Amino acid sequence: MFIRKLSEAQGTARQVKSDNWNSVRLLLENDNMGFSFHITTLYAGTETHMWYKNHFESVYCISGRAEIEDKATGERHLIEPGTMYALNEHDQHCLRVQEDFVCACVFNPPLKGTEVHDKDGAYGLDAEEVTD
Ligand code: 9YT
Repeated sequence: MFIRKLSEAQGTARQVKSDNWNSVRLLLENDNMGFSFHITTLYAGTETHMWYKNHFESVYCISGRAEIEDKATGERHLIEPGTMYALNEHDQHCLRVQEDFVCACVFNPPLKGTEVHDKDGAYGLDAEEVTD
């Protein structure tokens, strides 16, 4: 068993930042759990297009509010605290954040730790690993 604290991971190599979000990656591939686990904050007023071609992802909203659009169908859903969405079909989607959106995200296969979105909004499988 091991314990990690969000407050202790913030500001280390486990925290990856972009213009639209930051992600604290509490579990990574080298933890050998078969998934990675992140606490991600997406910023109010941003719109992020994503397409996890190489991963499945589930996202549970802890606080804030965002609208998710399924880009295949145009369907939109409001995501608020207590709601989870699952990208079980490598779905192309867009997240429009109405209020700073804090969520717990699980990725399978697990991230290595340094991934940022490519031009399609995907993560590659060949990122550098984070070790600490
Ligand atoms: C909610 C969401 O879009 N999560 C994407 C993953 C996040 N950018 C991360 O943890 O890398």
